[in-house]
Amino acid sequence: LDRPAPTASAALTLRRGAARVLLDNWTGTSTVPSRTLYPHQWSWDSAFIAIGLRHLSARRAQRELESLLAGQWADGRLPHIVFNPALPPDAYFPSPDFWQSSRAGRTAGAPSTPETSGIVQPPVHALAAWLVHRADPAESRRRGFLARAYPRLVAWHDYLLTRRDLGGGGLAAVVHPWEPGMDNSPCWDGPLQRVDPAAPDAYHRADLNHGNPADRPTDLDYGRYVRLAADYRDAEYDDHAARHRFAVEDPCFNALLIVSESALADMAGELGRSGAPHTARAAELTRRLVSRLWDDTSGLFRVRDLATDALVDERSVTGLVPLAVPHLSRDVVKRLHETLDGPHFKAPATQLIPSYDVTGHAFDRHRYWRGPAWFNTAWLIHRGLRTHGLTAQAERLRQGFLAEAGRSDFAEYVDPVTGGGRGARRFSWTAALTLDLLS
Ligand code: 9YW
Repeated sequence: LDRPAPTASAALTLRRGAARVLLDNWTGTSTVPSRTLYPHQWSWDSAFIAIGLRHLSARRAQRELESLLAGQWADGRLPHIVFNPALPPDAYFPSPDFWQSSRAGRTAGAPSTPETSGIVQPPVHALAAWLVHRADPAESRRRGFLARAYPRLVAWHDYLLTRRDLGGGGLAAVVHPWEPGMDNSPCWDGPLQRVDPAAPDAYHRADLNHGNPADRPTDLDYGRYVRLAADYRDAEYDDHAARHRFAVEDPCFNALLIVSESALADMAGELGRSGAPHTARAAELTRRLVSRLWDDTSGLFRVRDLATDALVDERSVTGLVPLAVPHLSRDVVKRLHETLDGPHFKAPATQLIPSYDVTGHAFDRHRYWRGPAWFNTAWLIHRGLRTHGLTAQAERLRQGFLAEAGRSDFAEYVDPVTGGGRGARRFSWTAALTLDLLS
């Protein structure tokens, strides 16, 4: 191994530090990703946070997921943000006045309260709910946690597999760069060319009040994000009526759907619901993921742009996350493993995986999802390495993760060239997944 395991006292200090972050970022019903940059509840953040919180309090981890599920729409969608009504509208942009879920989202079944966004994020939730249940099954049964969460999670997956099958190939499509959770990845540059940016004076970027502009998406990107979201809202978030100028099939998003569908199978077993379709669905989705998104020439999964029906010629960490899918062929696992260790994703200063090809034309070591290495994708790839028995590499990644999380004060992401922390500090999913890897 490249790095020594943390000593018992270093592990204890790290565990205490991570727990402190989660306690400080807890609002009473859920956890904010960051006290400064992201003051509401974010969807996939909450799933990762619950995975860590279960080691502190299984009950609190259940409540984290329940708060998010309270924002679910009647059509099954789980919104990417559930807004905290106690905060002023300018705490974050786009705010509830922009999304207007309780008005514009009524036809798609948005709740009258809480206010939410109208787009989604990657479906890690069923995996999180299953892991939270397993942390304390007695407490989960006592509160009826699984029995309440399961039908909602099934409705969430049904939404993705029906209304979001925009390509007709049986995978879920995303319709906004915020949906795959990797906002400004170079994978979206091509598809975004088709989108006219909103006028800069039509909105104010609250993220720049707290974030360094060099680390954040550009104004041009933001203008396009705003235009796409406004158009979706103006179509009342109806996936059939909306004219999606941006629609892509993302490997990470669909891989997480598969992993979560397998978790639904475990839940159905636990709840005694025989005949549930989840195992067969996970197998079918795995076949589609490989047939629609695997690129054998480069040894990773690619994004499919539904406007051109072609694979996007960029190497991104999204294409490595499917390693977390259990039933891949040996050949695909071997190729992914080689790509992970190869020149495109090895960075000298980090064991984490850069978000974008370090040799790629758009690589930018500071700018968000265009190079920086993130802790959630490292956790998912660690899970994949373990799933496929690649234990030595998994352990190396785990040690690197823990060292870098501690050194960076639980940074949002890491500069892959220097190893320095960037973005927000005391970031919740970094702390939560640290707790998980220490347990
Ligand atoms: C934004 C909250 C979210 C994450 C996303 C990340 C970022 C929102 O923050 O998006 O303002 O850009 O890209 O994955 O869920 O942590």
